[in-house]
Amino acid sequence: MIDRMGRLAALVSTALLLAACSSPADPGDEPEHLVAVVKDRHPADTGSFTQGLEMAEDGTLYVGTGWVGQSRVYRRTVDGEMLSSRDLDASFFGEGITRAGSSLWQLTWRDGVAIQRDADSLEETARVPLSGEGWGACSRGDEVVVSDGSNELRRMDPETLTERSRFEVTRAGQPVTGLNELECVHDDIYANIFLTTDIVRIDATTGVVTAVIDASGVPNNAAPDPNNVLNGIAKIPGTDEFFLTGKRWPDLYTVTFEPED
Ligand SMILES: [Ca+2]
Repeated sequence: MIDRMGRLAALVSTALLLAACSSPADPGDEPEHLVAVVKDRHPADTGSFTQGLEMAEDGTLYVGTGWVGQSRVYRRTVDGEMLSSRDLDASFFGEGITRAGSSLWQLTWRDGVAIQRDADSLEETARVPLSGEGWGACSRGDEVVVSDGSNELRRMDPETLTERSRFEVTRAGQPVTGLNELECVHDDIYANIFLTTDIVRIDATTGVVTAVIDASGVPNNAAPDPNNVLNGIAKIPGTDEFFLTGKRWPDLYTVTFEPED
């Protein structure tokens, strides 16, 4: 009897250990819940309808902005000093940006093109077709990942932005739509969910959402307007911190993503 109990206890502890070690990326699993905790606040620009945010290795920020007649891309310091800026064609609605090698890609929303720029000067170097809508972009390894507001992400060639494949993003087996601004961090892709204060962390290989980050505690001090939502996420290289901002937000926040209490 004691032996059987002992074996049973061993089996139970093995099962618990296996459960604890099971991958959080199993497609049916509910994702981990995290919260965005504000660590610092920096100036942003209420004239920027922010659509893309990324930090360069030298610590400066790339910002891509939207709205017809107001779209541009610029490089600034964290303190808000403008380093360089380029306007888009007045008819274009700018969207996500991402650096890939010596290029900076800038998407347009429904104009059917993406613009390749020199990452230092921001000068346009090429213009390529972009099918469907362009929303967010981020770079990882040998690919640029592009969102279009649906539950699908596209994998693009980083030199030509031609599509190689696409994959669906799911949370506990269900599609996640509204994927907007992106940030690639190793094997994860972070995405703002359009019109919400949620950010999802996506397994870049499988499309499975492994964490949902509640950013509702990050103050939105933009003028009251349904358009002025959270949009813009950038990893701060060499740290576990991120920048978050939004469309026409006066603030840029340093945040960490921490387990819910
Ligand atoms: Ca980003």
